[in-house]
Amino acid sequence: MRLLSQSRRLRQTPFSKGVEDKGVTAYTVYNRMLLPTVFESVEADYRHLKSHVQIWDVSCERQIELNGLDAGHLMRRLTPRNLEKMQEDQCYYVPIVDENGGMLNDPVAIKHSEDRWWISIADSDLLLWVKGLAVGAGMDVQVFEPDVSPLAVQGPKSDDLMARVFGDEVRDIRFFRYKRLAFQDTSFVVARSGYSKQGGYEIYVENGAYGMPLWNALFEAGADLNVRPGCPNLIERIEGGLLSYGNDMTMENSPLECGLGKFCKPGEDSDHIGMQALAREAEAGPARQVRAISITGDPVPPARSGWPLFKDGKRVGQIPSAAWSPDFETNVAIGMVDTGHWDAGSILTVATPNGNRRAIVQETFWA
Ligand code: THG
Repeated sequence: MRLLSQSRRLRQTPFSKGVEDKGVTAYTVYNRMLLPTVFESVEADYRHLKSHVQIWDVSCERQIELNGLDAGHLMRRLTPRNLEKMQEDQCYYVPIVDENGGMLNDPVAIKHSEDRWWISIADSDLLLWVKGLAVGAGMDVQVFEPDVSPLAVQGPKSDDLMARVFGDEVRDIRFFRYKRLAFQDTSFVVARSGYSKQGGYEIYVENGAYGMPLWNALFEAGADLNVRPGCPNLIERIEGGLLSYGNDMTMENSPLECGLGKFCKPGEDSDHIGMQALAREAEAGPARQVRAISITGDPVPPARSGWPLFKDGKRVGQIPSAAWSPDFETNVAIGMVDTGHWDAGSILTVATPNGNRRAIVQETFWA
């Protein structure tokens, strides 16, 4: 892959050598780091992900570490999610909002202890916001990007592969929980999580020097499981309704618009920065909301911009993500639809690069 000019700004990962050797055919840029998007083809990768097990270099899910006596306080300042019951072996999907209730990121938070957290970020420069909040408030906390690179193991055979490398203990890890498990002369946080609906794990690899040894161990152990390299898959993640920050939502959207209202019920001890804005919005109701949408007709091309949605000639939203689904034999899409038009069964028109199509609002996502 030589189409992107390489430089220090476009960061390699601890697994880049493995990804290249295994024949990556396309990348995107995410948090100023390479993220593979295709190995064989989006459809072949999709079929394999749903049938076998894949190893994903998701190093670009960078961690922000909060370390110090005010780490928990800072975390509660950042997110509307109620953290009161969160245990020291848990991960939470947490919206991060600004003072207007706009989405700044939708990371996974990993709690090591009240004084030490990782925030596993989506594609935005969240570190700057977090440092600014901490410094501005004079908090006793260090905020930095540690040398941690997540490697995801996803697919129906992920339990078997992981058990071979980390032991049968992995089978007891519950969804969005983690255990610290040994590898060679070190240990890693191993969580049951990942950006697919096929089941799997994420290994938070501390110290990049362990990257290729772990990559190689997983491929050696999984040869008879048909293990292959993979990456977050466009078709599979749309079927499952997994949102992509920067695509499906931006700072212009609130968590209520993103369907993340269930993570915006602050606890007694919450004082997150968007509290008033979100309370006002909850009262009035969101102006638009994320919906599963099916688009009729032949396969659509990848969406490089939000395709406008219309009802009777009036603009009523947009489609930021769409792909042909071989399993559901329709184009599956994520839409942001204005109030009054988002009920299931609502029939809209979407302007795609291949012309106008019918866009039908679904009751739920597909998977
Ligand atoms: N794993 C980790 N870090 C990440 C991602 C990840 N950082 C970037 C990006 N992905 C953040 N976005 C998401 C979006 C969805 C989910 C996780 C991170 C997700 N959602 C589940 C769902 O919607 O079914 C579960 C949410 C829940 O109920 O808690 O997993 O993938 N480390």
